[in-house]
Amino acid sequence: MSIKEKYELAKKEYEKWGIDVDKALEDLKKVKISIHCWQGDDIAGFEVNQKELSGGIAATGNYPGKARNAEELRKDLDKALSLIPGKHKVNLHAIYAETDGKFVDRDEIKPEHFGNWVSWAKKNGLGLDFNPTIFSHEKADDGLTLSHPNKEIRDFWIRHCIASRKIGEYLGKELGQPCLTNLWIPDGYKDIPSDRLGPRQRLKDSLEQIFKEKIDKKYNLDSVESKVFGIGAESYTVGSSEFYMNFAAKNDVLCLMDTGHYHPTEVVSDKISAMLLFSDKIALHVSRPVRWDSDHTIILSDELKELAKEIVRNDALDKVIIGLDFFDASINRVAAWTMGTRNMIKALLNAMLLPNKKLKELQDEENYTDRLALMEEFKTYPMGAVWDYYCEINNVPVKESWLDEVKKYEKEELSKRK
Ligand code: RNT
Ligand code: ZN
Repeated sequence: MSIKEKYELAKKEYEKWGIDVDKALEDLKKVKISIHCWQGDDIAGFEVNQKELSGGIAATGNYPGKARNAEELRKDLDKALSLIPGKHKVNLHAIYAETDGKFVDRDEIKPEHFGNWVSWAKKNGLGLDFNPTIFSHEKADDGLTLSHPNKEIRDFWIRHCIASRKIGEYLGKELGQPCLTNLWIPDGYKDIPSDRLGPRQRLKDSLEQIFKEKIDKKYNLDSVESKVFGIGAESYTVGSSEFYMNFAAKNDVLCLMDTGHYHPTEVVSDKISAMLLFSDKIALHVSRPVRWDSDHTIILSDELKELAKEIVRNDALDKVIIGLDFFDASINRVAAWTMGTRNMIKALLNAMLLPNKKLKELQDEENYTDRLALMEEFKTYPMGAVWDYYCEINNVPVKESWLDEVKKYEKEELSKRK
């Protein structure tokens, strides 16, 4: 039986519940996932005086073949993108600037340093997102940046963030779609602080300066990303969830929730509906924490599915900006991108193929027996046949056949990088 025939059979099963499968595939095609470039080189970046990764995050593993320059990174992204259905965005960090071998400090980066990324994105019909890089730098060595007690250091990072927003605006203008410029800082303390307020006051002040200049939302959207702890900042994080949630609400910027940045039993899926009642848009970093904020490649886990259900059920595909944030250096990096992104898309498809209206009615009728029974039965509905068909009509490999492509690429390209 062909993929198409299997699809037609599956469709009949979903139609019994009033689910329009063709419509789901149309909707799915419109969804843009922001694919993080930093999976390709373990967040090293290509600065002239490259520093070790800092800020309490870590890419562990030594799988060979990581990208050593921007051309290689784009080549690897091209490969991954050819295995992922749909048209997406790529998420950059300031350390991916191309400065022609000249040293340009972070507070001096300019749109022109991202010209190659723009040409590449245009050629491939991609959007771009951006992040100031507020770690892996001598002015972040003590783990403090925008909340630093030293004004000179704060000012340096403020200038970097302002420069980054200008780059975001440029990317948005060039590519005809808004760029999300996301701000995350590592600031915190290893041990019990004696002053929790001071650093937060300083961070608030720095952010107010950074966001003072309004930029047209047609080109650039700003977000702030909170965190609960990092390596070396186990006791206190300046930019906590409460801090940024309040800041975002009062200053008209977006809250970005990273799925690895909460307490272990706290889930982002539950936060989406609450946030959307008070914000037009929110942003996500979809990651997979294993015991800590480990940033494993995302799998089609229950929580990933739940997250996708919340976006789909709340009709929020244009309100939730879905970005990925994982960096596994122990497996083939192109494979990590490919499976992680495919899993995100699969989770959305899974959510679209549920009898969501019926399930909601059952809840309102307090019929919890049927609600649970139906949810469980749908877990074994033939979503795979629909997914395979979606891959086929989007000209990307069906099922695990993408892995052969990655292996071929590894042999011909990655293995030659020493
Ligand atoms: C760190 C944050 C942040 C980074 C990237 C590289 O804990 O999740 O988003 O992972 O900016
Ligand atoms: Zn993140």
